Amino acid sequence: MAQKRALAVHDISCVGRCSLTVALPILSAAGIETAVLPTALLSTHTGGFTGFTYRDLSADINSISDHWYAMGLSFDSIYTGYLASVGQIELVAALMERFGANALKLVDPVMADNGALYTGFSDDYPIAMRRLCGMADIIIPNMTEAFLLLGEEYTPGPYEKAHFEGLIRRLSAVNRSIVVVTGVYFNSVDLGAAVYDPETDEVSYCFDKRIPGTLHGTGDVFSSAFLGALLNGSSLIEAVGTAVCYTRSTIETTFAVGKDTRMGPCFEITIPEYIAMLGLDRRGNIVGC
Ligand code: PXL
Repeated sequence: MAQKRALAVHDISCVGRCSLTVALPILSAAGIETAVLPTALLSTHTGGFTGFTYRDLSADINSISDHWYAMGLSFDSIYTGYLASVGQIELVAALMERFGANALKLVDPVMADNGALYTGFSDDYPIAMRRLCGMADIIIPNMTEAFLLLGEEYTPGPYEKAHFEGLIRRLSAVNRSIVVVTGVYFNSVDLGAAVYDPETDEVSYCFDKRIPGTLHGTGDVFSSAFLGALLNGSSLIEAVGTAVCYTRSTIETTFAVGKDTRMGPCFEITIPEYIAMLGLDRRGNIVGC
């Protein structure tokens, strides 16, 4: 049985589950061999904590890439998330060029939420991220990131469907990539994601009930769960459905647990639900086949 190999390019926030501490276990649970390229090392993530340490790991990227290249390494997927700076985006773009020919390239343009750039990002960051998105097969912004990528002014929802469908099509226009947008809502009860496939020119939706409150790291849960499902053979909309359902359940569980929510989503508790949704037994066979 062939096992797929993904490369996850994200920071390590030592405390506060997000980025690699989310992507690695979720992809592993999905049965994917996951190599990592850490982009930065932080004592905590940047949302809600003060005084965190921060080390940009850009200086290591080219030598790591050269070693892998000399080894003849290849990946079935390259999945990028939080990148440390505009300069680092260029380094990751070069890595994607080198290893990306036969890989599914998923770019999560992690940079903002709730209308604001994350702490530490410069105003030219979204323009550089847009260039990286231009190399992707699939991009997966939240609503704030979608507006930033387009250089359009952020407006909070609820959104008007025709307006939203114009926005998702404009996002795809950069290089005809598939676009998954998270945090979409047309009313105050439901929250979910939309997917646009330029092959069919169709926009599809998957909604679940909105859980009130904010929680950092849920975007990483969503994107990782989505990729894990896709690499296990789910269709685009099935993978979006799995990610919406798993993320909603994880957020609900995290608030029920009731600890300091800055520590991030309690995705470990809900991981059996994710594996069940993928229909995998422990050997990675599809259950029931
Ligand atoms: O989950 C997004 C994210 C990733 N990495 C770091 C962050 C954040 C969000 O705040 O601060 C370092």
